[in-house]
Amino acid sequence: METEELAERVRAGDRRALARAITLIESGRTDHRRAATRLLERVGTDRQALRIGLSGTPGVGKSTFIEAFGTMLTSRGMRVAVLAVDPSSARSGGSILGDKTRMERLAREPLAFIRPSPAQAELGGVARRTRDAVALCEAAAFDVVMIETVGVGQSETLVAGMSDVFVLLMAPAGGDELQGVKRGIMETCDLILVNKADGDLAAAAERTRADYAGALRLLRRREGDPEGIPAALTVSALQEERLDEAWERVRRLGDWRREHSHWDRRRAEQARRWFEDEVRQGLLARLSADPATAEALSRLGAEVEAGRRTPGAAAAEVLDALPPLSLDAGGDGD
Ligand SMILES: Nc1nc2c(ncn2[C@@H]2O[C@H](COP(=O)(O)OP(=O)(O)OP(=O)(O)O)[C@@H](O)[C@H]2O)c(=O)[nH]1
Ligand SMILES: [Mg+2]
Repeated sequence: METEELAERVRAGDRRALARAITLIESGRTDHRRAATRLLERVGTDRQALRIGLSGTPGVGKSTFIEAFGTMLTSRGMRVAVLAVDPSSARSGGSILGDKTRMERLAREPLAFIRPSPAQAELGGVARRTRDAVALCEAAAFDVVMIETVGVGQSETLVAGMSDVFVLLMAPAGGDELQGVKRGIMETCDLILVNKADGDLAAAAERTRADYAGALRLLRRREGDPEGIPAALTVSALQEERLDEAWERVRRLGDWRREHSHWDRRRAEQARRWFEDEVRQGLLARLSADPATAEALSRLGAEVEAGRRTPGAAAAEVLDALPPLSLDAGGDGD
């Protein structure tokens, strides 16, 4: 199918075309990358969805939550896309496929679209492809795009860096520990949802919520936050309780940021970081594609590891060997 036709069908909201377009952007083939870049330009950036980043440690209830929360939104006529960023996909080829079985109800919804994490790619690549997939879902006129990741390491920061509202899903704490949530993530999250607030866990969940609310109050108020954000709530994904309250908080925060122009600024900053990431990764890919440079990189890397060269000096040797760039600073093309 021609790129133009595929772009048209994506903009028409055709889910099969969207799946095909995402497969194209996930492909590592050079010709596919070119077609993907053309496609992303053709679908345009005029449409916006509410991008909700969702992170939480394994077993906290992310999939159950997305299933219940997503189905609530589609039952209100909203189009919901779910994308997963699974760091393990780089090592093990992905586990979120198994997860799709946990979202069976949502997967059957005509207003929903679920896409597991791209497999066999380093995390940076997963992130790039997920950003492109978010852009395609927006072009396909989805109202909400949920980006799910397992709360470990880098992937959380990556997902926070591509969402309008970032949500942390937590489990009721056994003791009074605050589950060692990294300060950095606490500072980027907008909403902490303590899940499994049902049955025997309800009291523990409320205590955990109060602990987090206290910890969040200690954080310095961020520019771009209305009163009461970040906040901590209890929910039960399994019993589908207080999901509408969680949605109200997310929706109102999105609206508030739009009205106070934090939305555009946040997206502009994210797009710039995205651009710098693309350049960084593209440069590294180009360097490794050139046999002489690839040889130098591995030789110097080994010398650095062996302590015979400093990282700075070794890097300088590679960079000094590069031919001068011919980017036209004026940008007038002549
Ligand atoms: N009691 C209770 N159990 C829940 C709730 N939400 C999820 N669970 C249970 O917790 C377990 C893990 O749920 P998942 O939704 O698979 O968790 P996850 O975070 O997606 O897990 P990974 O994909 O492995 O990272 C399952 O047995 C769920 O039934 C809840 O609100 N209350
Ligand atoms: Mg899951």
